[in-house]
Amino acid sequence: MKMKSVLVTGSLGQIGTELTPYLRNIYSSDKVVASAKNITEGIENVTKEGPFELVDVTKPEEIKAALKKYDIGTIYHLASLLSATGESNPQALWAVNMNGLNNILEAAREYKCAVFFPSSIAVFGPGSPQDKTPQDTVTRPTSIYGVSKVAGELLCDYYHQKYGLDIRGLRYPGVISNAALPGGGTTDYAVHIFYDAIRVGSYTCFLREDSSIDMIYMPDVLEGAVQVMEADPEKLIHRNAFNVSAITITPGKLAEELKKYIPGFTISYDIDPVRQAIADSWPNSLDDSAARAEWGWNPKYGLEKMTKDMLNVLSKKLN
Ligand code: AKB
Repeated sequence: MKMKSVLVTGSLGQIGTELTPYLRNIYSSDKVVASAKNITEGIENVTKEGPFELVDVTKPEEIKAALKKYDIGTIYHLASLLSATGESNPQALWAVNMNGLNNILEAAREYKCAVFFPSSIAVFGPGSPQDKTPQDTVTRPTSIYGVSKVAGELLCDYYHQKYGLDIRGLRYPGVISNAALPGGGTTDYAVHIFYDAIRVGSYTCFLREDSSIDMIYMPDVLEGAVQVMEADPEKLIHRNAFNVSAITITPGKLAEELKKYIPGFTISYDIDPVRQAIADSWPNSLDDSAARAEWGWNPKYGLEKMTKDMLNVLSKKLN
């Protein structure tokens, strides 16, 4: 049987920029269609090394046209606004995150596609246990981004139960990467710190020194996304919204790690009250034992290995 193609929405964002080539490497370039609302400069490998379509996820007809044109069987739906951006424009976040997801699920129902939906630690709130937050617990977030992610998780479950759609997903903590910069997130400090450490030897952090939030490094993000989509459905108890984590850090701890390689590195703090409030409402660390037990989540990068790799790659890139 002819293999169906894969569509990646938000393919020019932090994760899409790296997930698209990763998927093309596994399934062949012509079978992975990258899409985004606009073309951003400097990401030619995504737009030129395989099919690329302009798809605005708030427009159902654009999604359906792409599914039909390329005979799509699986959608990695990454198009989303992040937590800090959401607080400055909650309506815009709702339009992209909720209406966009609803449009994707409806199109997936019509064209019988599987869907990958990235959720976030943002689903948790002040009422959730803060340390080693369990897989199944209170999800009452205080950010609009978190509200959209909880509603998104539930909508995905609903489409699975009601229409039998194969929808799977992970709750990502902060994502550390070195290709495209993250934009508008609360965990972005953990990427920016590397750029500033290499360029100027110092960093001013918008979160408090002791703000503990879990992180994962991009190679583990990529492997985990494909692994959960290819997992044996018989072994999945949760299917959607798995907690995943690899590194538990604070800005202070990350700065100490950087000093091992850049001895003169200094960090100062200029707290952004909006992002600090979001960070304070999120867990200090996650329990990802369900992902480990049900489909073999086993991240390869801890703090030391990630830091060495980030410095190595970015030093070359930033020359
Ligand atoms: C954000 O900070 O908004 C995201 C997330 C944790 O989902 N990186």
